[in-house]
Amino acid sequence: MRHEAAFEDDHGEPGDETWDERRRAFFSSRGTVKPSPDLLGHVARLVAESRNDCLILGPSGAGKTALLSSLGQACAVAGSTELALLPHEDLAALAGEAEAYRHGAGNWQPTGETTTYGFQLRAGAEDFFLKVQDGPGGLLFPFSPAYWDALPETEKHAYAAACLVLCIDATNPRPDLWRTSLPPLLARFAISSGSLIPRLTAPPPARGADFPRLLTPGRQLPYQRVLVVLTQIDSLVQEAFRHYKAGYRQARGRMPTPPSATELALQIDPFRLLDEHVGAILGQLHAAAPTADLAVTLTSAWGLIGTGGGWSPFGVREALLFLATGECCEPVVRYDPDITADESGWIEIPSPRS
Ligand SMILES: Nc1nc2c(ncn2[C@@H]2O[C@H](COP(=O)(O)OP(=O)(O)OP(=O)(O)O)[C@@H](O)[C@H]2O)c(=O)[nH]1
Ligand SMILES: [Mg+2]
Repeated sequence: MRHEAAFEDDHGEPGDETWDERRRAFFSSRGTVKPSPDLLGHVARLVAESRNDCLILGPSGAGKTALLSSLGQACAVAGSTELALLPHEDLAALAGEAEAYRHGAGNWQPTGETTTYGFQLRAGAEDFFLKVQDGPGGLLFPFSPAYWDALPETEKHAYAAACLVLCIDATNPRPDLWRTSLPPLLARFAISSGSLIPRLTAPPPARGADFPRLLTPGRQLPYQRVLVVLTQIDSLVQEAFRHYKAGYRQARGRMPTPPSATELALQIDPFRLLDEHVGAILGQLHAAAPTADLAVTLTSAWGLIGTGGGWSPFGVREALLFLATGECCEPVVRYDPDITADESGWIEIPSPRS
């Protein structure tokens, strides 16, 4: 990680005492959600190594922006690895809008224009600077080559990010949209993998050369990590609770008491949910990015009901941890193409009629 020079005249060089003090002040409290603007303006910025950026994609309404708005709060929730997040201005403003929305003072709007949200993150002993580009979902879903061609170059730069996050609304997954839009998108994101693979292996035709033998560069997705996120899990859990409670009443206590919302959410198998809701996109992603770390997870930006205490997004801190470090903690589950589905350990939600 290197450090940007812009602030160094006034605020010290990396490694010197002043700089270290400021850096400590940044991360002094776990899960800093709303640092004062004064502090924001006074701290030297850590600049990422060139490939630390994330691209977040999904149809309009998938919950991309809500997810980003909850990152700061997610870091304030305790977890296995200590996380602290310092948002830059745009992300701090977005978190403010989300807070107003949760308190009923404002309307949540679909994203109007592409924005890059920057933030600093401390994960355990490591510091990161991350940028996430978030645009209107309707720009790429449904996919249209004309829209793609019209995208400005700066937006297209993000497609060479280190991480790709695909957001799927678990309550309205829109499989048709994914089926038709994902393949052309992946084709646009792919870059030459460097090795040449023979495209036409048949011997040349005996007569003429109307169809020459070609060598086509193998194309792969350039991402280090790909995360498929099933969002708005709180609505799904609420619905499951309804069934569970109705079944429980009917069984008159002859079954275990309903689990807590978090327990229930953690008992959802993300792979099965994805497969049932959208289809086999993981195989497609793995084929397109065979060396990438690929995982699936569940999130709720607005948090699960009945979890008590303060507002606590579900699965968001784990998603962030995976994107920054590659660490997988529940509910993030890594995709392993060699492991077949494990049916044990997951519970079925009882239906009221059973
Ligand atoms: N219950 C629930 N609703 C959510 C959650 N996340 C997002 N929503 C709702 O889903 C709707 C869409 O969320 P957005 O974050 O704006 O979706 P988006 O993917 O950014 O959509 P575009 O900006 O149009 O591309 C809003 O009404 C949100 O309040 C969640 O975790 N739980
Ligand atoms: Mg949005």
